[in-house]
Amino acid sequence: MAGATPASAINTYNAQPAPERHEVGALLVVWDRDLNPATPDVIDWYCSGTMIDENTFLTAAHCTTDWAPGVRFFVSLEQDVQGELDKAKADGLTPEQIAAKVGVEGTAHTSPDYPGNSADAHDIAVVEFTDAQAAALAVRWSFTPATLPTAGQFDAMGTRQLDAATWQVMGYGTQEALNGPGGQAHPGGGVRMKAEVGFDALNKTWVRLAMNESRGYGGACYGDSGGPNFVTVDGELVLAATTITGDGPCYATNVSYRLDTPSARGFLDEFVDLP
Ligand SMILES: [Ca+2]
Ligand SMILES: [Ca+2]
Repeated sequence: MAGATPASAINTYNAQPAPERHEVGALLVVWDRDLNPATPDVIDWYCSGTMIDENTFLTAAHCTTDWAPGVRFFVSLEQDVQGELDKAKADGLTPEQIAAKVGVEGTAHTSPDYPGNSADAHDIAVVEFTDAQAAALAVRWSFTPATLPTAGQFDAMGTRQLDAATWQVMGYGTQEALNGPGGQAHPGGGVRMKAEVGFDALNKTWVRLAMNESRGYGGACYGDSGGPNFVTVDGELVLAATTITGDGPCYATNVSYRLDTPSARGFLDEFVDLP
């Protein structure tokens, strides 16, 4: 009932704010907690994502499923989404009013094949905007949609070239686990951050990325789910994969869903013009 379990935030080490990445946003969810959907009770950000054209926000399927009936989805491309939410809450607005003030509403489309299996989780979804909603988004935030990969681009590049390339993860997630008197906590979140990560391995539908602090890498954590993993190819950022999961305390690994595969492209084809 608590909604989706956000998988993997950008942790503190080797991470920086990313105010320039206007195409990367936060998924806001308004949902009902007391079985009376006429009065939505909760508004918060839960996941990250990326604009992949003027009216399509790419995120993860586990971010858009398992919510209470009547759930509504909004997207904010603000740098400090938590700050905007805190301001709106202090003004005494209702959850729906807060969501409309901080974000723009869209309609979620989740992969019909989700959840798949370990070879292909189909953990992919979009929030689609009508012309009027897309116009509202464009008025509030100026952004250039991310560039998607071509079909099989990463198989064609091969692991040596992928290993030599620069990889970056971005999102609004929380920090790595801090050990405290009450157990582990994941502080922070709600602000757009970025960190370099290292290439580990390419699987059929996954890219595995290393978040090794001593090698200068950062990484993803809770609330970064659905957010982008960019690889630099010929000087251009290509949206290679979306953050799905990693290790529990967010110290070591970011497991991301490839966007150059037949299954990812088969889902996205309905919503964007694929390269
Ligand atoms: Ca309610
Ligand atoms: Ca579209």
